[in-house]
Parts: sequence; structure tokens; C-alpha cells
Amino acid sequence: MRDGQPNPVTRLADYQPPAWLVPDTTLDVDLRDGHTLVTARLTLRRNPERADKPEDLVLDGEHLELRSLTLDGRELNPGDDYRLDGPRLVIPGAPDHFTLTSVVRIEPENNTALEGLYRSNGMYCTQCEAEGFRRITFFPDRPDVLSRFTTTIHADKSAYPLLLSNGNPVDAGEEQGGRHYATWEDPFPKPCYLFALVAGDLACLSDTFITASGREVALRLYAEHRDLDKLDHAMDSLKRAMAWDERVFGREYDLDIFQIVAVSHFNMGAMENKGLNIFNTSCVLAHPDTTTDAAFERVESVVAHEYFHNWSGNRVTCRDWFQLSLKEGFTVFRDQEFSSDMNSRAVVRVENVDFLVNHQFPEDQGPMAHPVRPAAYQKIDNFYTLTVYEKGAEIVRMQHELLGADDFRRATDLYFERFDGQAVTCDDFVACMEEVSGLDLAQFKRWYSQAGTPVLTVTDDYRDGEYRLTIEQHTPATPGEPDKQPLMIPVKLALLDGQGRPLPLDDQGRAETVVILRETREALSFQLPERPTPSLLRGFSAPVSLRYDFSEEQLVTLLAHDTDGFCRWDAAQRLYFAALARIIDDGESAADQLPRLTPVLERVIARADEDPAQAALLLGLPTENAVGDRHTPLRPQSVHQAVSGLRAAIGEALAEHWWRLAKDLEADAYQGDGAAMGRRRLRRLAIAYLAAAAGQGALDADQVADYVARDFDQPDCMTNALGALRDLVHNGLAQNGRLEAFAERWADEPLVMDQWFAVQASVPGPDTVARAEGLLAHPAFEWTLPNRVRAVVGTLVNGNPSAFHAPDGSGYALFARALKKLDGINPQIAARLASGGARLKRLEPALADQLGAALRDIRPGASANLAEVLDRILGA
Ligand code: 0A1
Ligand code: ZN
Repeated sequence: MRDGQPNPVTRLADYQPPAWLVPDTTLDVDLRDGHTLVTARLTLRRNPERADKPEDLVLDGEHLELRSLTLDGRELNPGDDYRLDGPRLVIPGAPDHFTLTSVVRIEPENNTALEGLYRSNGMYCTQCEAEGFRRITFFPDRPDVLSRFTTTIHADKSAYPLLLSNGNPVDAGEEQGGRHYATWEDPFPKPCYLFALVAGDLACLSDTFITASGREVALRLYAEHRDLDKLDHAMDSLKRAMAWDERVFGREYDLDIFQIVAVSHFNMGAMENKGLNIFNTSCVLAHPDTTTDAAFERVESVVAHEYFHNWSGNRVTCRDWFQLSLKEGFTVFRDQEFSSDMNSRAVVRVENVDFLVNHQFPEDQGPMAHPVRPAAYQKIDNFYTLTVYEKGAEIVRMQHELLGADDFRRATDLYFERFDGQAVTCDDFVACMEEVSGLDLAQFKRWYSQAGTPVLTVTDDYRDGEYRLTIEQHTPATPGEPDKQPLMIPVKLALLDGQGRPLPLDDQGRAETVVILRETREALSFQLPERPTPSLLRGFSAPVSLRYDFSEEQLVTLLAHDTDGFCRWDAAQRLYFAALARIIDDGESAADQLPRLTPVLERVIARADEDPAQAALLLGLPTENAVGDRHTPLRPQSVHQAVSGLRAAIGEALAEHWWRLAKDLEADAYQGDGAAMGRRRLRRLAIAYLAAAAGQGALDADQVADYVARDFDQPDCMTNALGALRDLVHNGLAQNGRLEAFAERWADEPLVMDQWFAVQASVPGPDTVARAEGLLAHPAFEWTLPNRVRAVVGTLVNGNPSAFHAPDGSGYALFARALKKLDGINPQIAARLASGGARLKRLEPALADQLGAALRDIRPGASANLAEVLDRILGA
């Protein structure tokens, strides 16, 4: 509800092809101080597909001041010839073909929503997905209207020497009064959400790429001048992504130039505008002095993701926004495969699964649950979700698994060829998979339309040489979807003997098999010489929650011997969750867990040098959110006590090992390769254990603090400097002014300052709410800078449960105030942050009441974006 008014709902079932097509769009954008004039010349043609029922021409337009409108050169009059109907322009009785020219005035300087044309640090840039183009000019703003764009930009030459848009540059020149212009032409018809424009004074890193067919493509990466030294990693990632897409998917780049621009103010990670990607600085800039290893990896994957969209999204686009996962799920799958090929496949898979299970599963099990292809939405901005992206990628991955790599490649070749230049649906994608493989995927497609995480319950029995496995599937109800159908689920499995070796599963001696489930309940049988340890859902072959009553011994076998990286990690996680449940639910102590856990951890440590990054994944405890999501009702303070207590106990019990790892893994000099990153990751984990133990008085705090501080005082890279700062600050170790020193040292580096804010907002415990209030009042805090808001409010709400859920409700009060404030500035960001309240119904009653009251309080007057999320959370 919006001031009592419900938001309008858009439904997939109501889809109609566009009544009007726009074959050509010529834009003239005149950037002036304080305002911009946009002249748009659209060629319009009735869609022959809709000839049966001639309709008025309706164009979308928001926050536009219409200055003039001409039809084939004739000035139109309001009232007689057209009308403005809320955010739409309606022209009744138009001829079948004509040219419409509009002039509108907009104010990018006052655009804090960061949709459409806006300013960021002195430059102009755009963000049009999903519905931002309507804030630039009147247009049928829907992805199935593809148009050929020609764009001319005019601006002051000294302030904005660089003028960019999509496609190829075709003209440029001087104008009176120190101004200049540039014209860009994009030969590929595209939906307006892929339009982009940039004007600014930027530094450029240039390179070239020779495509498989021998064409030379100019590569240009732009950033503020001071950031020119932070573009090498992105350039390197881009070239590797271009070569990979040719090799693995047969996709070659299609324009003569590919450009990326880094902007500070950006709602999301990055945007795949045709030939002119626009990136959040956090997803493109990287330098060892200022950027952590995790952020280096993110740059590599986001650069690849946006590049891959050139085919999966741009050449073949979405018919409507319900099909968003057609491009996003597929492109995430592609970027995950790229990262797997560039790094350790096992480590990347576990990282991706960890993210899915601990972020998308909660979404799918809470009030925001929705199908990968939703049936209805209020604001499409709210559906750029982990479900559409990450679960969508798993659905593509399952099709890859079902078809096998060769047929999958044939199917994607068919998809790209058949639908090139078109706007299509998830059904069209699956149809290509079916056509190539001969498989019937009708049941499989329920994965797109049915929300919720399926639960697989596995039971087994061994008798007289026969091992019987029974697998039941059940998808719990989600909001608005009480009854669920059984899905087609590929379950990859192996069966291990007492020594952890795979047993042959059939006459051919196969060690691994994929069972395709279709029914609610399925039984399998194997002839085996002994009762095995089942290694289930290998590689995480389907996005399901697996229930099997593993014995501790079986988990230890899997962790020690399984060849599947996911199953080893999953076994470790199950051991930790079980230990934490004994602390939280059964009143055991952290120390009680040590006799069972430490021998297991010691075995992992003994093999750590085989793959330090994987060892770090196996040795790390689950997050407090992950633990909390497995206990109902959610009691965040006891979860925090349990996790931090167990971490300190393990830190103390294995202190000798942690010290040895920390020292053995010290690097003589900084290296940026994957192996060095893996060693840094394991070393930081070891140090974090020591710091946790020291913080609880279990180890000599001075000795640990001195060692930790060395990484801060003589840092070889940001991963170590920031890791050390976090270890000191989070564990209450003597930091001796280092927080202040860090802020002073990095005051001019916004991305580093984001980290500085985040380190403080993530200090566990209720006192952090007051500290966060202080951060919001810090001179470097800016409400209009999404990265900064995420660093403080996002970190507190999503990454620090023991502070956010402070018993006195102060975390909720901060949350509600922040949402209200942000909603007036940037409704998209407000709505995204609001989903941090989605655990409301799982909270213990005293907390749920307070959070509910705080959120109900801000509902009146909320934007459509925020209202949709609040209503879902509050169950209105
Ligand atoms: N398509 C982009 C994500 C994106 C979506 C919306 C945006 O603004 C509201 C910005 C970017 C991607 O998948 O990377
Ligand atoms: Zn994407």
C-alpha cells in the first residue's frame, strides 16, 4: 500500500506484444549546467502482429518536462493531439508509420535515484535497466521493442572532454562557446534498457583484442584520473573473458570497440549496456594496495559477467521482465564457469554453493520467496534477486548436467543462432535444450515457475548385500503458493566404503551416477559388499536442501576422503552445525565439542598444503546468519554466543597449529596469483582463530595483538592490512589508534573507506548500534552514495545479527530511520536494504514485535519500491 493505495501489479499472464515498433531512434542530448535537453526522433510503425486491433500510441515517461512534440514535422497540441496520462504520453489516432520528435527537459543534477541520466563525481552517466530510459525521454520502455540507436551528445569541452555512447563513434566536432559534440551509432537493434551515455573527464586504459575471426577490437577502460593505475586487472580479466567465450561458447565480440566506465554512484554491481558497460567502481577498480583478494576475484567475475551479456542478454534479449532469469541465470552460469576455469574449480563451486545456500535459500524460504520466473510484480527493480540470478544459474547448470557438455553446447549454439536479434522467453531457451537432446523437459520447467527450496529426505537400509536408498522430495509452501508439484531433480551420488573409496555401482564399475528424480518418492537399490557412506548431491547437482541422518563417523569419512569438493565442505559444515546445535539447544559448552572436532580439524590441517584455499573453506565456521537460519525461533544473541565461543575454543585448542600456519604462510613479497591468494586466505583464517581466542582471554592477548599488528603496520597488501585491522577491532585487542590511522591514510580512497566503515559496522554485539550511529554522523558518510550506505547500514543489518537484533530494539530503530531517509533519496536502495528485515517472522516474539512495529511505522508514505518489500515482510 502506498498511502493506502495499492501499487499496480504487472502480470505475466497479461503479456501482449507491443502495439508499436520503433525501428530507429535518434537522440540528441544537450548537457547544460543544471539541466539537459533531450531531443528524440523516433520512427514509429504499428506492429503487424497486432494489426487486428489498432491501439493508441502510449509512451512511457517519468520526471520529464515536455517542451515540444511534432509528428512528421507538425507541432502537436496538448489536449487535441495528445495527452499526458500520469507517467505516460498518449497519442490517439496516429497514422500507421510516422516520425515523432519530442524535446524534453530533465535535471540529472537532482537525480539521486541513480536511474536514467544522473551525475556522479562530476561526470554524467546513465542507468536504464530495468525502466530508467523513461526518465530520459518518452519511449515504449519495454525489452521487446528493439531499436537502432544513433546518439549525439553535446557538452562543454573542457569539463567533459569525453563523450561516449553505445556502438561505434561516427562523428565529432567543435561547437560554439567552448562546447563540442560526438555522435555514436549502434548498428545492433536493442531494447532501450541497454542504452548508455557517459560524459566526463576520465583517464583511459587502452588495449586491443584480436577475435577468433581476426578482427581487431579496441578495448577502453575509463576511470577518474587518480584511478588509472587500478584498471589493469579488469583489462586482463576482460581479455581472458573474450577468449574464453570464443573457446567455450563460440561467441565472438561484434563491434569494433568495447568500453567500460567506472562510476562511484551506482545502485548495483555493473551494467551490460551494448558496447559501453558501466560499472560500480567496486566491481572494476583493483590494486593490491587498496583492494582485497576477494574483491580482485569479484572484479574478474563481474567483468566477465557483463561481457558475456553481449550475447546472453544483448544479442538475444528478454521478451518481458518476467524472463529476467533468461539472461541473468544463464549469464551467472557462464561467469561461474569462467571463474572455475580461471581458478580452482572445486573452490569456486563451494564458494558459489555457500553463497546460494546461505543467501538464496533464506530468500526462498521467507516472505520474499518468488519463482525464478515470477508471475507478477509491483516494481521490477525488486526482482533483481538471488533467486533470479543464483537459483536461475543452478537451473541452467542442471540442464548442462542433464544434457552433458556437448549437447548443451549444441543447444546454446542453436539458441544464439535461432533467436539472434530477438526478445525471447525462458521457454524458448529450454525448447533448444529439448530439441537438441530429445529430452522431455516439461516437468523440469517447474523449476522456473515454482518458488521454494525443495527438501530431499534420504533414508537407507542395508541387508543381505543390498543397499536401498529412498529419496523423498517435498517443497514447503511459499507465500501465495500453498501446493507444490514434484520437480525433476538430478542427484549425483557415489557410495564410499569404510576407507572412503568409491564402491562400483554397476557391472561397468562406475563410481558415480546421476539419478533423475521425478516422483515424490523414489527407491534405488545397489548390490554392495558392505554398508556404504553415501556421498550425495555431488557437486551440488541440484539446488535442494538435503536431509540425511549422517553419523558423525560418516561425516568424518566424507570430509577426509571424498573426492568431491562440495561433499567434503558439506560434511564439515554439518559437523559444525551439529556442534553448534548442541551448544544452542542442549546447553553443552564450546569446550564440550573439542574432543569430537579437533581431531577432524587436525586432519584437514595436516593436508592443508595440498590446496590452502580449500582448507580455509573446510576450516571456517558457518556465519551467525547461517546458524540462526537453522534454529527456530531465531535467538540472535545465543547464536552469537555459541559461534564466537566455539571459534575461541577452537582457536585455543589448536593454537599451535594456527601459529605454525600463520608463520609458515608468511610471504616474502606480495604475489597476486591464485596460489598466493589461497595461502593468504588460509593464513588469515589461522590468525582470525588466534585473535578470537586472545579476545576471550584464552591466549596471551598482547602476544597475539603484536603479531596481528605487524600485518597492519607493514602491509604488503590490503588483504592483510584490512584483515589485521578487523582481527584487532572485532576481538577487542589493543588497536592503539590504528583505526584512526587507517582512516587518515585512506581518506581519499572511497572504496577503502567503505571497508573501514564496514569493519566497524560488523563488530559483533549490541554496542555496535551506537557505534553505527556515530558512523552515520561521520563527515565521510554520504546517504547519496550507495556503496557507503551498504557499508554501514547493509553491513549492520545483513552481516551483524547480534548488533542488528539488539535486545533494546535500537538496531531496528536505526534500520527504520535509515530506510525512511533513503527512500526519499533512492527508493531502489531503500527497498533492497529493507529485505534485511525478512527474518521478522522467525524471530523470538520480543524481537519480532519490535521489528514489526518499527517497519509498520515507516510504511505510510513509502515509495512503491519500499512498500512492496515492507508489505511482503509484514504480511500485509
Ligand atoms: N543487468 C545487470 C544488473 C543491473 C540491474 C539493474 C540495475 O539498475 C537498477 C543495474 C544493474 C547485471 O546483471 O549485471
Ligand atoms: Zn547480469
